[in-house]
Amino acid sequence: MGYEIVLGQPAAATVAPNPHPQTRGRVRLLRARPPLWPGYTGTIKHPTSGEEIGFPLRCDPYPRETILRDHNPTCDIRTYAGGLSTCHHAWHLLDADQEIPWKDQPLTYRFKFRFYFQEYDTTRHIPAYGWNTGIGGDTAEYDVPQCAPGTPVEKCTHEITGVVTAPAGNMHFVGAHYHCHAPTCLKMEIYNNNTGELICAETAYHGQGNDIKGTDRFDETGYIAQRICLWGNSTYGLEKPPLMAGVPLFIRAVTNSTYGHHGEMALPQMLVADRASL
Ligand SMILES: [Cu+2]
Repeated sequence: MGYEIVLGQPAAATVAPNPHPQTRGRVRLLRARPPLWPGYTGTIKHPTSGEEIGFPLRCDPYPRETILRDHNPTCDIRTYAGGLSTCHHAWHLLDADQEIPWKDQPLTYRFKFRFYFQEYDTTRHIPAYGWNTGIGGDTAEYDVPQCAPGTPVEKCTHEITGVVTAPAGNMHFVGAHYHCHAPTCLKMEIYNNNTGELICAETAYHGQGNDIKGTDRFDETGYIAQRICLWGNSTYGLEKPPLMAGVPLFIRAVTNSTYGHHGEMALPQMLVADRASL
């Protein structure tokens, strides 16, 4: 089943040209906060079930994010081509003459998790909580355009950045995990935007199984590893949790762009505590 795109009446006087003239479905366009917000928002409606998916204002102006400034397709319903807003149960975004390729072939994939447990020990543990800060649109989502034909793989990279200020208070970083999507995610960096100090860098790599019993327990063959940043007690060789409250953070996300793809995410997931030590 395809979707018919019918342009609804936009709030502004201008109706955008249909970017998918071969496609059936229903898209309602609404002009969003011009001129600050150059993109369009709206809703997408399933032609038979009537289910509607909202397409929110999902990108922020520079320097909070670069994706709106750079016209990333994720920021505008007219250019949106894939991602979370097309990834709903029984939804397919295809041209009208395209067959649904995997109607009866569910995809099979594997995850591997490890959960470690310790009894709470007030002499060793301090309470911590999560603070997420994406630099993509809305749920940290964005598109990665394909690099130019003939570009060597090692030079096929795409970068976005953002600046976000940590909330005021007594926030210390104790852990940083970078949420991005395998296998194209390459690197995330977080800098203090006042001083230029690098606070955390995470680089994804393919496990080779060379050193799994040595210094790198995550070096498992066939798995992608991405070691996180941790701060804590110097007894365990860790740096002291830095006080980041009110500090502007410059965040850089780099992906491989050998193949263009939708729905990439750039979401630093921070673990923070109200104090640096016991
Ligand atoms: Cu994600």
